[in-house]
Amino acid sequence: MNLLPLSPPGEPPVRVMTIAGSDSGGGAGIQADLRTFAMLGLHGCVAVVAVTVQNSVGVRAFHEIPTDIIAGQIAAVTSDIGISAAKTGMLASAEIIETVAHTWTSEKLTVPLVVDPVCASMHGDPLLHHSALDSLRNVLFPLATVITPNLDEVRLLVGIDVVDDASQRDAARALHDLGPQWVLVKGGHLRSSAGSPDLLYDGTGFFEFNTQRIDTGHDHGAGDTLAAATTCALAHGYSVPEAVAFAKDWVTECLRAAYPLGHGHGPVNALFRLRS
Ligand code: PXL
Repeated sequence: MNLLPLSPPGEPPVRVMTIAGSDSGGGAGIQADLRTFAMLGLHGCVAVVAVTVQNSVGVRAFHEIPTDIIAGQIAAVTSDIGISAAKTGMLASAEIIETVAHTWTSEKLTVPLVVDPVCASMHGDPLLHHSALDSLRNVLFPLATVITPNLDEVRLLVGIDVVDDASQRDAARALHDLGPQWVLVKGGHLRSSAGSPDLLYDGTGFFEFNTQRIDTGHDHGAGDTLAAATTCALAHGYSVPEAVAFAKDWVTECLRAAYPLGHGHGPVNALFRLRS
């Protein structure tokens, strides 16, 4: 696959930020984001919003970081180091979502923002209080360049059960009505085809991405990695369709190289890049 350009030696790499939760097992969340940022040659900055207690089998607990510390991390980084794009992952609560949105606006940030509306882990353990869905819909989505829900998140956010092309398009329209510039409805197991049909929509046109489906039991962090790679490509000036196409190829290679870990689900593997 084509990779992103590197800065010349001695010059700073392009900077991006993840606003997300920590995964103690190292497979998803901030740890996955930073791996993709680094393997694509970008400098990753972080606003930690929550610390999860988890392993390959499930999420046992999480602790939310105080909102002044979350706002402080975003303001400290953006006012000094500067970023070319950012992404959000696990945001845990309505208060945290509103803090992130408020800080984004008060710091007058205009760079691309990828919002991955993480609601639960792949084991089904909650990572967002359901009372926070309104804040996602009403406060954060209008600031997003692109939102990247999976089918479970689509059901929670707009109440649409995506079962075919038509319902996937209905879901994209309903989500776009909430205010993001672009919506990527990730198809996952939809249509049980050999592909992984993702649908991108900007209010006018639909773009379909049918990357080869890699069936592995080890896909922890796949959604985070897709959103992180999209963020990197946007930071390099790609258009949203170009960035999503790039990110789909990246996550496909990470899935191909996934490895087992512990007794449950292993992670996707951005480190494959070290061998190529
Ligand atoms: O993959 C979604 C995700 C995001 N962030 C954190 C997670 C998970 C899934 O487990 O733990 C911290």
